[in-house]
Amino acid sequence: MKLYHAPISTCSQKVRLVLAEKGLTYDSQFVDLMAGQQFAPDYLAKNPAGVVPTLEDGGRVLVESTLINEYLEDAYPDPGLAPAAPADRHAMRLWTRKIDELHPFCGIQTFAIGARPGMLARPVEEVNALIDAIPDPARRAVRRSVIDHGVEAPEFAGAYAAHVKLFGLADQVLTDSAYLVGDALTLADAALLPYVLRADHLSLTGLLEGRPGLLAWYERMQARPAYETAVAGYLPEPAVAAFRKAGEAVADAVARVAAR
Ligand SMILES: N[C@@H](CCC(=O)N[C@@H](CS)C(=O)NCC(=O)O)C(=O)O
Repeated sequence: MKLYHAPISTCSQKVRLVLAEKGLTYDSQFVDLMAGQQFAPDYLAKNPAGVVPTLEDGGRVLVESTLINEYLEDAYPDPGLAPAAPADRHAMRLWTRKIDELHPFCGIQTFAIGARPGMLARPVEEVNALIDAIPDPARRAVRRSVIDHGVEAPEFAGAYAAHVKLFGLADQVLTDSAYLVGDALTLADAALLPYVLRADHLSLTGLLEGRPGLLAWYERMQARPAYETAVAGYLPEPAVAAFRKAGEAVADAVARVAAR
């Protein structure tokens, strides 16, 4: 297997977690998102959306992180990361769908807070080229808006509210249950972890505080050996520190947006 991925990308973390939980190894090919390698013609031929991750296995090219994880579950069923009962499998897929729906909102928070200072420090032509290369016009417009306006961008409040809603729902479930669907980890937990981690890295404490079920689960997830292999082992400390600092710098502005 060959995985095209990026160290700090949520969707890459999600797939790496499943690979690690299953004990699967792969050739690692980093795609430098800040250098625009996701838009290179060779890569776009594999992943026309110009995003990571992409998995190659047995001559097939697989895109879309949730579907890659479903593929891994089908192709490498041992150990299983999906519940046995059909209704529980439905519950797992409802979570992964909700998390997929959250993903663009996470991108808004990441670029409005964490990536923005680095972007603003680069030559404007370089940043424009990176934005112009995004294949989807709607994504392109949002990216421009959040880099220009940060947490004051009109898109930010909705992104934050979407996190409040999903993290609140997860907290309720995780107050009574060790994992999102019952007492064993499923693809749903692997899908959620990167988004909670990102909120933590962006110092978005308002999304995490007062959610004991979610926080206990977060600790449980971080204690799993797969977390070290798939997530912590890849985290670039300077980037994480820069994200945290950027989050602290806009904490008051975020609190104001959250209170609106
Ligand atoms: N729906 C896609 C989303 C993938 C995605 O947005 N990946 C981000 C990193 S987490 C990316 O490659 N971003 C590059 C960019 O926006 O230019 C999936 O689940 O695989």
